[in-house]
Amino acid sequence: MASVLRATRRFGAIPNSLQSSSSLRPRYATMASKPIILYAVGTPNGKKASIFLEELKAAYGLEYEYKKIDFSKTEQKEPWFLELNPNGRIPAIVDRSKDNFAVFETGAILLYLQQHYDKENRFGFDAATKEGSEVQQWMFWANAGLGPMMGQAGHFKNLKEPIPYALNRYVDESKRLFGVMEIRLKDHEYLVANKYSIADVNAYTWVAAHTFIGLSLDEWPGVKRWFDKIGEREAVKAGNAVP
Ligand SMILES: N[C@@H](CCC(=O)N[C@@H](CS)C(=O)NCC(=O)O)C(=O)O
Repeated sequence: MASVLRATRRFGAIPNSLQSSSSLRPRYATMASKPIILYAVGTPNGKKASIFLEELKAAYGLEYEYKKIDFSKTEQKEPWFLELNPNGRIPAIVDRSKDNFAVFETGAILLYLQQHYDKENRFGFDAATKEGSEVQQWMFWANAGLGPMMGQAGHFKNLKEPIPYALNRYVDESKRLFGVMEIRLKDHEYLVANKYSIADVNAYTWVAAHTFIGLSLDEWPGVKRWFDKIGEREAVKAGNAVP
């Protein structure tokens, strides 16, 4: 019951269906509500989702509601949140218009939103095309490499008692990955088919964190040009401002 009460605080009135159910899965009944709820914090992973939701809002008028997760209270590990994301990390989204379907993992969130809400493929390609595959390749690459390595580099950079081996290992690997992006971007405007897509959004927020691990983009001019150009987009500015 305590978790139902906590859910009440977060989602508003709990319908009878949930009160009489043992399930913790929240229901979101109000038809007038905005279709998407984003649970996040303004970190590189959180901003991937807020930036793309802002892009969809600007392009199609898709509305979303933002709920900030309180890391200081470890809200991301509470049972109600684990119902949305068993991994206990941000971001997660809930799609009210699809029977409150929950999606976690930034790559899956971007793909889900693009496939369901970008009807004109302004930010992507059909999955079964070469370009669609390339989008997936760059997203898997970033989510298996760039994000985790930069995340670890940031962790070891902020240690009170430095561990140089660990810091160097993750900073060096991050630099190698910036070099991989440079191979692509030195003669391409964007990561896939010279069209701004979710592959770019997915990598952008980690590239934006380069200063936190002591890097300058001057070493990778193609990445720098790409980064500066994406940063000029109004939706990117709006998504970046989500705390
Ligand atoms: N692979 C996940 C990573 C998510 C992630 O690491 N989120 C961090 C913030 S950037 C988080 O929630 N950290 C809090 C925690 O680990 O408890 C994704 O792409 O969504």
